[in-house]
Amino acid sequence: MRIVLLGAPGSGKGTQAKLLIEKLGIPHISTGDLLRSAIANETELGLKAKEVMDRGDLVSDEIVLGMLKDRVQEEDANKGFILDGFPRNLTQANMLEELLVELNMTLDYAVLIEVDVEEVVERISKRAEVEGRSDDTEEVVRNRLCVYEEQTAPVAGFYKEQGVLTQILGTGSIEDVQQRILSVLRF
Ligand code: B4P
Repeated sequence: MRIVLLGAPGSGKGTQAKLLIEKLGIPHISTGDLLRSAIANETELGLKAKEVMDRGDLVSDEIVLGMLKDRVQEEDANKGFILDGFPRNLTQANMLEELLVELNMTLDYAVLIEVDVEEVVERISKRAEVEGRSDDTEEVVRNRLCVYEEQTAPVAGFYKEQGVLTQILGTGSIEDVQQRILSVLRF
C-alpha cells in the first residue's frame, strides 16, 4: 500500500505515520526527517537545507526529490510506504507521479489531516518546549503556515481530481485520529 499524508505543519502527519507503520508493516518516509538527518550529519545537502528550513521555507524540489528517489527504491519499500511531508507543492506532486510511473508503482491513498491554525500553533509551541527544533518558533511557524496555504494546500486538489483523496478530522486524541485514518484504509 502506498499512502501520502497531507496536512499543515503540526497537523499530526509524523505522529500518525509512526503509528501506522506498526499496523501496515510498511516504512514511514518523512522528507523532513531525511533533511534533519542530513543536517545532523553535516552533509553538503544538509548545510544547504538548514538555512532554508530555519526560515520555514521549502527546500529546493530537486534536492528533496533526489533524496526521496533513493529512499523509495530501498528494499523495505518494496511493498509500499507512507510518505510524510512530500509532495509539498504541485511541482513535487507531478514529480512524484512521474517517479511512480517510472518505478511501475501506483498511489493508493492521499490522506489529508485537517486541523485549524490556532491548534497547530499551540501544538508546535508545546513541541518547541520539549524538542527545541529551530524551525518551531512562533514566527517561523506562522511562515510555515503561509507556505502551506500557498504551496501545499493545492496538492489536495491534485489528488482529489485523481480520486484518491480522503479528508480526516485531525483534532481529538492521537488515538482517535489514528482510528479515523484506519477506518478508510482497506488492508
Ligand atoms: P516536517 O518535518 O514535515 O514538519 P511538520 O510539517 O512540522 O510536521 P511534523 O510531522 O513534524 O509534525 P506533526 O504534524 O506530526 O517539515 C519541516 C521542514 O522541512 C519544512 O518547513 C521544510 O523546510 C522542509 N521540508 C520537508 N519536506 C519538504 C519537501 N517535500 N519539500 C521542501 N521542503 C521540505 O506533529 C506536530 C506536533 O503535534 C507534535 O508535537 C505532536 O506530538 C503533536 N500532535 C500530533 N497529533 C496531535 C493530537 N491529535 N493532539 C495533540 N497534539 C498532537
